[in-house]
Amino acid sequence: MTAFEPRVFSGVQPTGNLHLGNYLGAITRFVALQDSYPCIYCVVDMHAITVWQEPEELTNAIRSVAAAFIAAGIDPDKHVIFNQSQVHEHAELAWIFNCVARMGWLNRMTQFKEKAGKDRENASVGLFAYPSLMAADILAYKATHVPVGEDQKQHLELTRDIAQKFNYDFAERIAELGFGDAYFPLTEPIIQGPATRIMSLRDGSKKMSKSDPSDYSRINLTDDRDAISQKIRKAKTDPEPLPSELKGLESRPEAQNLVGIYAALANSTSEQVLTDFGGAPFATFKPALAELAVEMLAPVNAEMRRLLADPGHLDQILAKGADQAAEIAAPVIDGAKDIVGFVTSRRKRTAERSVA
Ligand code: AQP
Repeated sequence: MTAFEPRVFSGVQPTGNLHLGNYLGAITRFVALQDSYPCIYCVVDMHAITVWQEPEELTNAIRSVAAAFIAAGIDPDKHVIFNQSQVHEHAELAWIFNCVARMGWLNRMTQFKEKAGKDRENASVGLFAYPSLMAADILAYKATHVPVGEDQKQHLELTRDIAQKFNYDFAERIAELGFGDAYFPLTEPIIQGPATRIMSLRDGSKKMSKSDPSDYSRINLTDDRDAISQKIRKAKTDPEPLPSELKGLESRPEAQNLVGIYAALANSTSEQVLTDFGGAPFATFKPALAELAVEMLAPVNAEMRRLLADPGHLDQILAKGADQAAEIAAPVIDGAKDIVGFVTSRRKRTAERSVA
């Protein structure tokens, strides 16, 4: 089997305020992986426009996600941080993958069904094809590992299906051109820890989401101490005290969610939280959770504000990251074009000119 160099890729959409779900389910995982892998972290602005975005707000949101990456601890000098639209290879590979993926596969995607809702006919084509672009984001770098929240599991499975079909359909060409027996890796999702699916603070059956109309449903990374405390105080719960064992959280989604949030913020486990707080009423647990959330988020919040005060510096980081990303992606996409059978004489002529 072809061996692929380990590499991490993941992305976050600039579609509004980043929240605790994005932070605990994805961004803190990104930070944790940077000592073990070369990492590429992308602000996926092309995904964002699959639903309407106000242009100026989009620009600000792109910088804000980049600031959150850096404020959370990702080092842009050691790893790659960039925004997707600056690296055209994503769009090129996505087109090839649109022609590899099957309508039936995309028709099964639950995120499309949720986001398109009842007005499916009016959803953008981009929203439907979103998973092909996500596969291109990952496979443009032949990434072997992708840290994501639970909600992205199905898209990761589709990425593997696309890689497998491409490898199978073009197996002869891949071998002939000297790429071994597989051109793309079968990427592994990394979905770990107590915070893979943080739920809304208003409804324990709904995912915490940027697009939830109620701001009380989520804790934003930009929320100050008062807002965090107030949202946790008002979070929906039940009247029972916390149980001492995990089993006691079954059928108590809101309690389970708050315990999971505490565990993730404290870098602990839900079991340990119940050992410490079992028998406590929410009147005791909520202030402790609010205190912890403020303590963990305040430095990230302050650093984001500092970074956002200098948008020119953030843009430089994104430009440098885009150059580094393109350097990795360009030969991968060139190889894919050769495999498909495209005539690529213009690219070769340009390469010769730049050497001359
Ligand atoms: N509630 C969540 N719990 C844990 N992880 C989450 N993620 C999102 N929500 C939760 C993870 O965050 C990463 C970036 O997500 P995204 O912004 O690219 O897309 P999303 O999953 O669609 O996030 P939202 O907040 O729900 O945005 P909108 O409302 O715009 O659709 C991903 O790894 C995701 O799993």
